[in-house]
Amino acid sequence: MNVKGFIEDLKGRFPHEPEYLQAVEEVVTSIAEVYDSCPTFERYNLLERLCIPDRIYTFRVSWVDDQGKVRNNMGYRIQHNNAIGPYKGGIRFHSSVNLSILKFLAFEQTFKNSLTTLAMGGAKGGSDFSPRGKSDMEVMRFCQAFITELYRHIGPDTDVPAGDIGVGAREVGYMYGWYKKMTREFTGTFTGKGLDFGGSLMRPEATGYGNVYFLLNMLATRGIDIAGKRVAISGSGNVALYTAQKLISLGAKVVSFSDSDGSIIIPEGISAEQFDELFDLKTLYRGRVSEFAAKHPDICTYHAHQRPWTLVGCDIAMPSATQNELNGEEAKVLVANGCIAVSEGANMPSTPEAIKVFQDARILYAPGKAANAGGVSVSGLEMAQNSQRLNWTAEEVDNKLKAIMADIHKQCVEHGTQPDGYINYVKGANTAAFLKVARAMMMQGIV
Ligand code: NDP
Ligand code: 2IT
Repeated sequence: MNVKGFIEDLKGRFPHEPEYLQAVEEVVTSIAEVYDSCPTFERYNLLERLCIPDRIYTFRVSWVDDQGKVRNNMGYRIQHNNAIGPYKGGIRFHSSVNLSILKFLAFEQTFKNSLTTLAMGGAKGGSDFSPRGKSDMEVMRFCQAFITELYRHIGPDTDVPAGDIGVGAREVGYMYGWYKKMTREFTGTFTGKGLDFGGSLMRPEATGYGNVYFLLNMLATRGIDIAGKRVAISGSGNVALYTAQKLISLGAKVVSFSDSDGSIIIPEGISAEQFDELFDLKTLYRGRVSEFAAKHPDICTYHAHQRPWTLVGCDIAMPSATQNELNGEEAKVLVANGCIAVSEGANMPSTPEAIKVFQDARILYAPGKAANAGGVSVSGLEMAQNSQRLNWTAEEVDNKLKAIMADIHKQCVEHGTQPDGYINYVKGANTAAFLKVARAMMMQGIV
């Protein structure tokens, strides 16, 4: 395969989509060898069919704000690939959302979902609407207008959305309620639903807990214990908070959080009680990390407009906010300060330069599509429970989540172990994920 030629061609066709091209280049580069080992792949033009989404819906979302003003946002759903199961992936509401970002996320989702061992294809959707600063009623009206367009394209066996940045239980509830109204059916068309109407226990925790389970599997390959380790986390949303909760319960020291306004550094590690306070501030009151810092000047400092990576020494970094939030220079500082592992809660948080720094330094590095797959895995388990019309216990779901994360780790080791013993988790995850989707696509003909 001519990787460079393939990427150049895509760049020519989609010149204004840098995040999408970045995600594709990473995958294509790491699967080139296995792709070339089976010439039929090329004869079927499989790579191009795998990289270009099956279809994209784009629509205007008009809604009325609390002042009676009519507002317009863009809405999107990318149905990337359904070779191994119904389209599946989250919805992002954030002012930065555009086609390039959603295309990269839908592409990544296809590979991530393949790794989960469950039957789910890849999709992503969203809007440039930001829930921040909006009233509950504004968010509800927006969600209803969004679903009025989207409802005809989704369904329990077609495409199953869920949460992502800016979309949590509140937004999923409003979208599901309106979907139900439009279709007059109670089905498992969304995951991340409230527990009383089909949601799975452990879905809120799943991405963060799953990332810690993946990290434990990585540390075990080097006989390293998590207790006492200093962990820098970015973000303070769903993924960051549950990552921290699990780490604290295992005796690790969480030394940072952030949001889009800045970072807080807690040099001695946040205590369980202080964490509970931060958790309530973020989840009950939709507060900012700066408010926590203002209340606790004795234990932490606030750094406006800064990311945590260079502000504090850590053994482990778990970026859990957004894409391209950890660059090559920051990666060098992390490694110089003794960081031994990076496990990504966010999707594509490390730039290609940062990934190279981690891999050249031979530290443990897990890409998001492997490390954060716990969220969509429990979404898959929610779909299974909805189909059965049964609810499993938290313990049952948690045990399945642990088993799935261990399985994903095993797939990475199998396909990513280098001759010198170093595990290239990027290569391992991409190769294992690719092979499953590719086999399914080959057997289903040119579609
Ligand atoms: P939330 O909306 O709950 O939290 C997002 C956090 O990241 C907030 O602290 C937010 O700060 C911060 N953030 C968002 N955008 C930016 C930005 N441009 N710059 C700096 N900080 C930013 O989302 P999640 O926790 O669900 O998602 C976090 C990451 O994890 C995303 O990359 C998502 O794709 C990924 N992910 C999520 C899964 C899930 O199940 N929810 C599953 C797998 C991956 P602020 O409040 O200021 O916006
Ligand atoms: O990026 C992701 O994997 C998610 N936002 C979760 C998707 C899902 O369908 O649960």
